[in-house]
Amino acid sequence: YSGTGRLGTERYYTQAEINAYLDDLAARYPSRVSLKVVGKSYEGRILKTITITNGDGRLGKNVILMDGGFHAREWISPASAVYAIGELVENFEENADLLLDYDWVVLPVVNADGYEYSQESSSTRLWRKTRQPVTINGKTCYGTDPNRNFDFHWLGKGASSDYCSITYAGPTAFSEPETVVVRDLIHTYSERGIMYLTLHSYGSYVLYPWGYTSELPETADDLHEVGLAGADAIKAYSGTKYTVGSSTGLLGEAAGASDDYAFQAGFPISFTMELPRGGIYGFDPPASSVDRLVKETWVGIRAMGKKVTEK
Ligand code: ING
Ligand code: ZN
Repeated sequence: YSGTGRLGTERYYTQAEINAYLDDLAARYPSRVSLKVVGKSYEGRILKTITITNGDGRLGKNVILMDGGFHAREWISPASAVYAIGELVENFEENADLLLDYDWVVLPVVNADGYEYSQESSSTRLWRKTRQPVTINGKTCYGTDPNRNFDFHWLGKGASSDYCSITYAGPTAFSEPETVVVRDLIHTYSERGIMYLTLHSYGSYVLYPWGYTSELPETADDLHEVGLAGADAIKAYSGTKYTVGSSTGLLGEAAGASDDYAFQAGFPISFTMELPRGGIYGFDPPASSVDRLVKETWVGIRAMGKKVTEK
């Protein structure tokens, strides 16, 4: 990516290219965009958020916090986060209603090391975890599942204590620099937070808490209503059918995930969006379908954003 224009949807991009796009946006739209380096990955990659406002200078607005790229192989997630950023910034007029009373803060590639590793070769394409190694009795396995590493019912049901498992919860909660970054973002914005949205794949689900128990939160009806607004909008736009429900209800328990953490920290609406499957393994929609998928995902995100801002 060489700057001055929207990132295309004809292929997937590296984390470095995505960061370069954020830099370019900040240079081109200084009154509405600001960047913040929020940390580094284990291998030293820069993690930065983009904060998108409407430029009216009003401080302390409510915040929609969104992230992508928790799991390395789920490439359509960073692609969708980047497309959403592009819509909010470069197609501002059409989306001004989403920025009237809300600022958006987006971290498009949480697990930057894993994401790059999954792009290295066909044999690493299905990598899921981070890349920080764990060595026990002379044996090393790489990575922790960032979506089992949050300190809320950490190592509960659906999380593994086996350091070689793909759902390894980590040696301790928040053992990964990348999840520390997301934790700190959640706490930075939870007081003003109105919606937390984390993009994963695959399965076409809008999932809400809890993920650690089969019990539902008291506000499950509100969560369901906002999730349905997203699912309905996508259905009307492209025909893709999303299922809306609690993580545990639809997929079974998985403790230590970021959506539960954000919800208990104060975000009244918190979703994991599982984008549609594609390709051979489900995690690998071909480059030719990126355009269609990121556009329909944006329709859903937009509808959920509208719904929370109207509530
Ligand atoms: N799925 C999620 C995972 O982390 C999930 C499912 C969602 C679990 C929300 C807990 C909470 O396993 C993928 N595809 O990563
Ligand atoms: Zn995932």
